[in-house]
This record gives sequence, structure tokens and C-alpha cells, in this order.
Amino acid sequence: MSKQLILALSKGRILEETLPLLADAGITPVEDLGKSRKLLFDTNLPDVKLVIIRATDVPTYVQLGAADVGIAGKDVLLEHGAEGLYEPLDLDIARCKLMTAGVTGQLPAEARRRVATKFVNVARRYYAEQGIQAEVIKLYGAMELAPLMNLADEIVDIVDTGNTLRANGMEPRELIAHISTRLVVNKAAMTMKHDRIKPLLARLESAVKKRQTQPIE
Ligand code: PRT
Ligand code: MG
Repeated sequence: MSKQLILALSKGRILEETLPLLADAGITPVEDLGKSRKLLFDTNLPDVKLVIIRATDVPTYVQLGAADVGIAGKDVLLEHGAEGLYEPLDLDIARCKLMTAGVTGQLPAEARRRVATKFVNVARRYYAEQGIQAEVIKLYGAMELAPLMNLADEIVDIVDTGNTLRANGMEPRELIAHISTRLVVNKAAMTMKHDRIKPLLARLESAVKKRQTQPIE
């Protein structure tokens, strides 16, 4: 195994909050990520590289060892499954909730419930645990549209302020999980590259703690 360390970062909203944390931990990309179409970046540390990929691909890269360390939302990790991954650190960014939601004022369907979501594994598990019969329908976006178009009775989606739901005549129903961004590590790399990963973990952990104790501006 090479001594190079590859970090897989989720692009999108998590990235903006990840970069300051990495900077606090002493890792900065050598070029402006926003100005480049590249996906693989050198950093100030000669043996640390960053790959910037779809959030849903991060656990796959780390599980299969193409990246040693990854940063992804707990929602994505719950959907992917934990095989081959350690999850040693909560980065405490991009907090939100994974919830069920439906049309405002409408009671959940009594019989078999049609549920639209991109989190099909999470949804199947959740409804089974609740003893609710559910037909889970996979969508790739705009879940809020599904009940309005009578494609589904309910959705499973990320909720933060609830504004997106309200704007579409929907309301949150049940909480499935509290979500935040997590650091994941390939299990083999954790052993083989322990001398590299351990100090990175320690520096990120203190960067997270520093933020948590800072007064809110
Ligand atoms: O990948 P894709 O394009 O499908 O998702 P995206 O563009 O919505 O999100 P992305 O990739 O930029 O970041 C997704 C990750 O950010 C998730 O995996 C979560 O861990 C985290 N996160 C935190 C959120 C939100 N907050 C959030 N509010 N991801 C999505 N949202 C969306 C949600 O899907 C819904 O459409 O925002 C809307 C709800 O927000 P409110 O404030 O209106 O309730
Ligand atoms: Mg996106």
C-alpha cells in the first residue's frame, strides 16, 4: 500500500463547510477548487491528495480503498451501508434531519403506503421496523413533487428549515434520523496507514471542538 493519503470529499453543499475544517487541520488544496474542472487535487502536503466527487460515491471509493478517508453525510452513509468503513468522527457540519413527509393535513394512508425517495434502503428498513407496509419508489430528485402528482402518499427526504416542504403544501411527519457530516476511513487503511491517519483524525477532531466552543457570530 502506498504511503500517499487520498481524501474523498463530497461536492455540493458539504464541500464549502469541509474546506475550512481541513484548513484548520493543516490541509489546503494548492489550487482554487471552484476555478478548476479537475477532480483530483494536490494539497500543501506532498503526500495528501483530494478527490472531489458526488456525495453518494464517497462511501464506495472509501469502502473499496480507492480513497483512504472520506467525508460524507450520515444520510448517504446510512443508505450505502457500513461495510468496510470506520466512522470515527462527527464533523458536526451540514446538520439536518431525515424525515417522512406528506401532504399537509392529510392522514398517512392506512393500507400499503407508496413512498417516494432517493433513500430506498433507509426507507425500506424504517417502514419495516414500524410494521408499515410500504411500496418504495426510487426517485433521483424533487421528491416533494411526488405526492402532489399522486405518484406517492409520502416521501422520505432531508429536512432542514422545512421551507421546501411548506412551499409544496407538505409537512414533516416522523423523524427517521438526525444527520450530520461524518469522516469515514477504509478499514484496511486504518491499520496499514495508521501513522498517517491518526494525526489527521486528531487534528480534525480538535478543529471540530474549536468550532463547537467558539461563540456563534
Ligand atoms: O446530490 P444531490 O444533488 O441529489 O443533493 P443536493 O444538491 O440537495 O445536496 P448536496 O449534494 O449539495 O449535499 C447533500 C448533503 O448535504 C446531504 O447528504 C446532507 O447530508 C446535507 N444536507 C444538509 C442537506 C441539507 N442540509 C438540505 N437541506 N442536503 C439536502 N438538503 C435539501 C433537501 O433535499 C431539500 O430539498 O434541502 C431541502 C430541504 O431544506 P429546507 O431548509 O427547505 O427544509
Ligand atoms: Mg447537488
